[in-house]
Formats: sequence, structure tokens, C-alpha cells
Amino acid sequence: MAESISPIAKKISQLKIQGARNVAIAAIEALVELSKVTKVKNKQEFLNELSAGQRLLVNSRETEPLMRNALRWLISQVEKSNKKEALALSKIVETSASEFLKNLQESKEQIAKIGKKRIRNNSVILTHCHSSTVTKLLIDANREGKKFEVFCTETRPVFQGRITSQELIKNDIKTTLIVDSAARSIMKEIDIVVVGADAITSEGNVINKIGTSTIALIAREARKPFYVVSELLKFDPATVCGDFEKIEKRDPSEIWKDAPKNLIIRNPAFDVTRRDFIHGIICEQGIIPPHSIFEVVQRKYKWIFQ
Ligand code: RUB
Repeated sequence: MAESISPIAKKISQLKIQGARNVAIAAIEALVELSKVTKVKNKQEFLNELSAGQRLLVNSRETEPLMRNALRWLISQVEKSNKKEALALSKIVETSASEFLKNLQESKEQIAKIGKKRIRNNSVILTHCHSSTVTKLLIDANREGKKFEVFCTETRPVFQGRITSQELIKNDIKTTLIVDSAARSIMKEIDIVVVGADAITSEGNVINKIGTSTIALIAREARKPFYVVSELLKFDPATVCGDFEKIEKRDPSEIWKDAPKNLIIRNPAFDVTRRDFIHGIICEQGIIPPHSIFEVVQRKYKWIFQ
């Protein structure tokens, strides 16, 4: 089992696969692969195998509810099935995975369709980190003929802003890269801030790449609208029951490879942006005020609370 899951889990933890959506897709594909190569025969063994794979994947990155929700849903489809043999159950995993991925893709399209209307002609946009949902929205707005430019933070310590800026210039979008600490001085030139999300809590707070909450604070000070684009399935149902979203702590060497021995380095990957700083969450159901997100998720994806 570990032979098929471990390389993917490793790629996720090493950020070779990066961004909540890409992580979830890779994890889903890894579970499908596991269900194909497993040697077990009966349903209980098959479920045990899937659960072990799920644990490995979920532990590869802590702050990824989309991945957790996806894997839990896939496994629940097997549990619900009346099939008994591993071969038939592996088909269930495969078709359920396709269904989930199709829905994820449709959500992304829908988010872009709704969100691009917020991009006005000749506007200046600031984004942070690399969110494939944000870049899709910007690329679609550009293809529609809207004229705008984008500022990207470089996003220390691992520079996801470089991925964003490369993707945008490849699509002929005027793009400027800034260091993270330039966000406040540049904010006066910005019309709208758009960022992605890794997790949404029951209170409507958003967890995204470290530094996002600082940008939200700066945007509020400058009275600039701050939007989050996110699939509803990034909602973490555990937060309804009081759990805090865990913030992944990454290796200090990402910040300084050969740091002095006694230096303490802290490297949290994400931070929490409180809902009061967010103008709206642009999701597949529309632009939703963060405090209503729980009801919207409950309406669309009841199963995540089961
Ligand atoms: C990536 C990050 C992205 C979200 C959303 O962090 O914070 O903004 O994951 O991305 P990391 P997407 O590089 O540490 O994974 O919209 O593609 O799901």
C-alpha cells in the first residue's frame, strides 16, 4: 500500500504539489491508484487499505480540509456500496473520484464566471501566494477582453508568487512582483485584493498562506475591497464542533538553510483572516458574506456534516 501512496504524500509534504486544489486532486488520484493496485480481496480489507492511505495523505499537510473532505467522501461511497469484492469496489472509487473531480472543475469554472465580474476595466489587483482558483479567474477576465494589471507578493519563504507571476505573464497579463513587506506601500495603487483559501471555518474565517491576514488588515486600512475565492468544500466541518483549524508548521530551513545553531525560527504556513476583514467569499454558489458560509455549505454539501 505505502508503495503507491508514499511518493504522492511525500510530494505533497515537500510542496512539489502545491495549493489546496492541486493537493486534493493528487490525493484523490492516489487513492484511486491504491484501490487499483491493492491485493486485498474483501470489503473490510479494502476499506482498511483505503483508510491507511487516507491517513498517510491527510498527515502530509495539516491545513487541507478540501483533501480531507474529498477522501472522506470517496471512502463513504465504498462503505455505502453493496458490492463485496475489491475489484468491484475499486470501480466505485474510480467513478466516485471522476464525479468528485468533475464537480470540483465545475466549481472552479463557476467561481471564475462570478468572480471575473468584480474585475473592472483598468483596475489594479493585488494577490498573494499562488491560488489556481485566483489565476483562473484572472486569466478568464483577461480572455474576455478586460484590461487590468496585477501585483503579486513574492510570498516568502518559498516564493509561490513567482508561480503566480509566471502564469499571469504567460497569459499576457501585465504583472508586477513585490516583496511581501511592500504590500502596505503599494496598497494605495490597488483597487481590489483577491486571494485563495485553504480552509474556511464555521465562523466564516479564512485560512490562507501566511501573510494573508496582514494584507487584509492593510486593505481595510486603505478601504480597499478584499475578496477570497474558494470552493465551498474547503469548509472544515470539524470547526463546527469547536475544533480549531490546525496551522501547519513548516521546516525552519525553508526560511534560512544554514541558520546559526541557537537561532529560533518559526515557520507557520498559514494564518487566519477574520471574517470582518473579508468583503465576500466568491464560491460556486455566488458571492457570500463570510458569516453566512455555514448555511450555504450546509445547503449544498449536507454530507460533509455527517
Ligand atoms: C497555497 C495557498 C493558496 C491556497 C488556494 O499554499 O495558500 O492560496 O491553497 O489555492 P501552499 P487553490 O503553496 O503552501 O500550498 O486556489 O489552488 O486551491
